[in-house]
Amino acid sequence: MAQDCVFCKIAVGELSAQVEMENEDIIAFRDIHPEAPVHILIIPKKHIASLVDVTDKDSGMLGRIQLAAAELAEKHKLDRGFRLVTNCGHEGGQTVEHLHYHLLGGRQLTWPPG
Ligand code: DGP
Repeated sequence: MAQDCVFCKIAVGELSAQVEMENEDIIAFRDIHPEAPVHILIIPKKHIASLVDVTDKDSGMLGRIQLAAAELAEKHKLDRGFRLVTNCGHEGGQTVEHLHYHLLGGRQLTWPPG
């Protein structure tokens, strides 16, 4: 756990969040500033700053994030479509330095992003 990391605090239950699902190595919870009717963050429980910091050892966890996204999309009936995205680094728009994937759905999403 990284000191002063809000997502690490959510992962260990020190900070409350609206949890959607959880297993041994990942947790998913509602984004505090939703940009769509369904806006869920899926994160590894262990502290990884961003996608550029993953290693081969993380491949199982990364796969489980994809599977969780598909399960959550089904749970929230996002049958018309959804988006799974990770912002990486300053120019990628990352504001919280703990790897996270945004699952967005429930409205028409535009492309390209701003
Ligand atoms: P990003 O810009 O990709 O780093 O997205 C970070 C997201 O994290 C942003 O949409 C807001 C969300 N967020 C930040 N702090 C908290 C928090 O304490 N609780 C929850 N649930 N979400 C948070």
